Amino acid sequence: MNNEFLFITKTTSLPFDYPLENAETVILGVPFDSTTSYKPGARFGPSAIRGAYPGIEEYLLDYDFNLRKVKIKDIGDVEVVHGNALETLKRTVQTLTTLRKINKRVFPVLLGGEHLISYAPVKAFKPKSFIVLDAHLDLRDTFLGEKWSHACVSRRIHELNVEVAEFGVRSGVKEEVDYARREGITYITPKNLTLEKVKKTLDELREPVYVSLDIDCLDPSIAPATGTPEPGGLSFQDVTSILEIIFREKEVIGFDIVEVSSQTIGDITSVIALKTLYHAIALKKFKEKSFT
Ligand SMILES: [Mn+2]
Repeated sequence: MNNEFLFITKTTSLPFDYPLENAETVILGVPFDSTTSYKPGARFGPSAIRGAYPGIEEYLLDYDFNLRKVKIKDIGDVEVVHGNALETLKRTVQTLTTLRKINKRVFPVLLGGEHLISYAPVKAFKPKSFIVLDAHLDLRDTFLGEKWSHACVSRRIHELNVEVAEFGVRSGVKEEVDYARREGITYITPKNLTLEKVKKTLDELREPVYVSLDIDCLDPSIAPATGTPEPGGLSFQDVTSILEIIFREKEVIGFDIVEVSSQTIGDITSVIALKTLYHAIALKKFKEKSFT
């Protein structure tokens, strides 16, 4: 491992080991959970998602595409500091900045970790828009008196002058809805979600964009291992259809999957997370080659 990565700790990694300097996609775990308000365990997300590897084909039948056609490097995990969100974010920003210096064109994919970790890639790569698939608005100013909480992450990102759009949302409080209306933040609930509406929302967003997938956007019947499950969520097909539109329509400069808190290998949530990760990596490659 390159010594410039000050804060990388090697845990299990996916068997994708293309040399970093020429890799197209880099996978980085951020196994941090300290502000999770209900069911802890997102720190196990990166290893649980990687643990699903033996069960999922690298060939994606839907796309007639083998993931091995993408030059991928899994560099391990950020050495996080539990109980210290700001230090963890700082280390993650520094790691991502170093990564970008080594390989300017690389597409970073982060595995959380609680949702707060999405702040780091936004800070490091400065997208113009943040597109999030999430059950929760995450637009509170503070949660339990804490500004740096996973329940405030979309608010903190919006305060960086980044446009925000949210799909799959079905939980929030009035303060968040008022903030969204006042600031022109579009959110679409699963009940009201159509792909036409998603497309229309995307048309209004500035590029490049960063895409964050909170696993709780999915219905808890298919993704139960997450910190704050919420009924009435999206299906796997909904999620992949939304991602297909986003990657086709927009320049995506980073992606993450957060809030996976599986505690057993091969559980349904980690399997869905890994399959979704494969879709996102493939969709980015299609965009580069422009053959969708
Ligand atoms: Mn959420």
